[in-house]
Amino acid sequence: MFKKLLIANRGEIALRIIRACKEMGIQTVAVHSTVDANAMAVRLADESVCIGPAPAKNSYLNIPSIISAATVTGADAIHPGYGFLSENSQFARMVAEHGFKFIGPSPDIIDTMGDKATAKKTVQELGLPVVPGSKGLLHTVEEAMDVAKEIGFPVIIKASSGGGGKGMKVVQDESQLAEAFTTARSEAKANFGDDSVYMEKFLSTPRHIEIQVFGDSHGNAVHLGERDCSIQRRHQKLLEEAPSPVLPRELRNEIGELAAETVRSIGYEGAGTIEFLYEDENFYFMEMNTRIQVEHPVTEMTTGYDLISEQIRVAAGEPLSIEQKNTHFRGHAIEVRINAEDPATFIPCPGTIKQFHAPGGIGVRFDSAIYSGYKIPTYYDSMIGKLIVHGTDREECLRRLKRAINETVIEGISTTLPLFLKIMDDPQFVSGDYNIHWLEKKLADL
Ligand code: MV4
Repeated sequence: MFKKLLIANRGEIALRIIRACKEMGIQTVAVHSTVDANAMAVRLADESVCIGPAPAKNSYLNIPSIISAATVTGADAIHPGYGFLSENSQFARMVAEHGFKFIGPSPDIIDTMGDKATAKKTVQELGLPVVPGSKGLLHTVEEAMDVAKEIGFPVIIKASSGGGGKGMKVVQDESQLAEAFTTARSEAKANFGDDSVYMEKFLSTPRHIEIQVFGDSHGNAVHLGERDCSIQRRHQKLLEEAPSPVLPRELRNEIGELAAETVRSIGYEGAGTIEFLYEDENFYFMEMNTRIQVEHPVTEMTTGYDLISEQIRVAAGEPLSIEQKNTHFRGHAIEVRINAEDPATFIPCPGTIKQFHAPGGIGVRFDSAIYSGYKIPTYYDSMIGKLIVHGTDREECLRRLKRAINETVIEGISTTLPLFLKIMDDPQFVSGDYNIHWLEKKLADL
């Protein structure tokens, strides 16, 4: 097992990783920017190193600085968390070249999944269902028109180097295609330095359902069920839950087995997420995320597993401690993301937290790095914490979530917490009848 682990991240996920390390007897190194000198992760880690000025590109994205921090502290592994360098294959390669273990899959797999057209082709060949569309990349308007006519409008053009909602164009009919194709290519070139695009049939009202997977270096792979992440705004998830209110048990096992088999086939090591669109009881592969995700606690609550310590064990070469046959899904879990934003306009409102009281009690978990007197920097993501609740069923979970939100005190700034009380009062949400467009429609009504 590793003796010392460096966390190349900040905020609640840095704290989450430090907590796992403490329980495993692993020494921790926090790295931080100048504005994060007073961060909770810095206080709780055994050692800390300042890696640069506030802008992320000079600190949390500064590869030489992070490698140097690992070298001077004598760390043997680096956990990238989510965001920042977590899906940067160049970083993963550099980490390995300097003799450190990158906590995540191989750089080659990061590359394969980072290119969305290659990822789609790879998983389709291994038996995952995909959205009907072009066979690989499109090069000419004529080619694009032929595919669109074959699959039928509306269609969506996606940048192969895009993902997470970046670089997409929906095309309603033939008259819009030529222009959409040309702009999609030039925007892809401008944003990602790569003009590769492909086409799919556009699904009008899907849900976003993702499967948590895990693989190890001994050829084992498991799935840990799904998370329904359809409550989103502008490709930012706001609330995630498991199980999905609409997914039949047999379909979960079916797609889960296919996902685990895919992970096994590609020799995937560590935690991953296979994202699907789900419509009319059909799954369609969207993307694979090669990192631990923000919403991983939802799965921790329903399975009882510690996904971060599992990542660390697997990275250290141990076999998975999780077996599929011993994996059971218990009750219902919901996570809401607490952002330092105005709950109506979503305008970020960093500032100083004057008073803070965390919710507690049965089935309540609060993952955050905030404290009374903490000053939220303006430089980073506005998510300041996550409230996760577990209950025996969805009804109990919703009552508990409402109770926990009302118990939470965060004064001095605005947060998205009040919005969740409104969402939970909506009969459609309560019945589980929502899709990826539901929240944006609801917000327009509010
Ligand atoms: C789609 C789609 C409809 N049809 N693909 C958005 C994020 C990126 N991963 C893929 N996305 C979509 N792909 C087809 N063929 C609709 C979306 C989409 C979406 C997906 C998940 C969550 C929120 C979304 C919001 C708008 C569009």
